[in-house]
Amino acid sequence: MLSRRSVMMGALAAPASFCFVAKAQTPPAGGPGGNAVPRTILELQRRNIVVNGKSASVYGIRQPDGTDGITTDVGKPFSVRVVNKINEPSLIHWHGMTPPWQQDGVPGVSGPAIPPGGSADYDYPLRFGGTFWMHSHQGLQEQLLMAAPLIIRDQRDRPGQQEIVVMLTDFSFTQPDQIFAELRNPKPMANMAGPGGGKAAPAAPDLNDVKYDAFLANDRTLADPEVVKVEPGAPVLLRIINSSSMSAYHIDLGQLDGELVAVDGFAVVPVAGRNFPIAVAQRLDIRLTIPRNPGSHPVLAILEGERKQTGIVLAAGNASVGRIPELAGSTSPALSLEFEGRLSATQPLQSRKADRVHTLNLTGDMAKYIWSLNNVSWTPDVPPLPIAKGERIELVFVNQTGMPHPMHLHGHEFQVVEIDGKRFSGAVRDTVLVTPGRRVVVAFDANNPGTWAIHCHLLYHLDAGMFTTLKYF
Ligand SMILES: [Cu+2]
Repeated sequence: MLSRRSVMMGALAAPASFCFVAKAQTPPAGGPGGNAVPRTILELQRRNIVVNGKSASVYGIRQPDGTDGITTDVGKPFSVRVVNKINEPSLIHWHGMTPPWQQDGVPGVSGPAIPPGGSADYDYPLRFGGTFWMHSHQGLQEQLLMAAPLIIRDQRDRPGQQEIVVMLTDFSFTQPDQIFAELRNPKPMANMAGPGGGKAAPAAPDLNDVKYDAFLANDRTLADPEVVKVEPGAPVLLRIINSSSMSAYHIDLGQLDGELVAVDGFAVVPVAGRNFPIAVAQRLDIRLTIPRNPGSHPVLAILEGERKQTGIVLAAGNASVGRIPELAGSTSPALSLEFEGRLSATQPLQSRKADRVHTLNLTGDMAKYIWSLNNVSWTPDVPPLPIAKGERIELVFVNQTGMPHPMHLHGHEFQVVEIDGKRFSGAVRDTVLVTPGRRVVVAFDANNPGTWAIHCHLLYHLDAGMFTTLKYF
């Protein structure tokens, strides 16, 4: 029997317009001798990291000089060649970007995967800046760290401000296929709602169904954290990217006062604080001022519902860096929608009545580990949600399960406009957490025609079928 994934990844015909170069290399845009921006090469690689004292083979997305991912500037063209140097097919999704749909990097939906030894070219203008990321949308490669930052600087970036990227990841020595098989093993009743949906969600959410061996910040644990030199008294911008497959965190700045200035790359009315929640696939831009006295300042991420934590250390002046425990002092709460309800976009969508509303009930069977939207687990035969170009669309996410689901829409930014019936002008972003039993409405403008994915960003939920598409031309 075909696995859901092989159906999902293999069965759709490849659109002809995808710029796919299996063998021949095309010259950079503008042709030889033209004044086009040189194409950035990204290599999909195998690499080794050390976790808990043991070597682990993982993936990486790197430029030939070793640079992880891409840092570029708004207004520049995104001119990239992805070269597949691993021994299986792969395809990279530019998370949060709004490229032409054929360049969106979802195998079987936006284009074919790149075979081993092949490459694919990407060309589109960067319309807005912010903290984004890239990751494989092929199979379970994301669990093996096939992910990297995609940073687009813009006018919000202040001169003299040190930028520090923090990539959060959950890590297991168990291979992803085996993790998925174990999740699908028959097990005793867990918190769940039946496939018929509509049952009351359990009081306590069901969190962290994969037991990870480690949580990494920039590939390292707190046993040997990254230590970043900072200037006493200097401004810092943290760009925190949750590239975890399944794990949400509370960012803990300790004694540092932070100011959240953007989520998923889009500016929010600044929120001062020392603790900020981050769901899977989301990003937080947090401004800090480093205290004037020498000192070391951990920036921690505490796993929701647990004490496990990871993080980096900011070291100002001649401060010694002490050992930081891998367990927080107390168990953290589950992420809630309380924080989301306080966020407010600085540039909201134009006020407009929805032309069309689609309700997506988040459904599933925890015991069988089947996940679905409106009780349909994705196959390529599932018809896309119909919408029309130019419409204002609202998506109503109703979580009928006992687990939180971070819902991601490809190719468009959306605004959170309603939580549990309360309208408000929330954050503009690309991934919103919907906690058990709750109802979250997002609005977007159908301004980027194509076939686009909508899915839960928990990797094994996505793989189990909590995925659909919308389509318009
Ligand atoms: Cu999910």
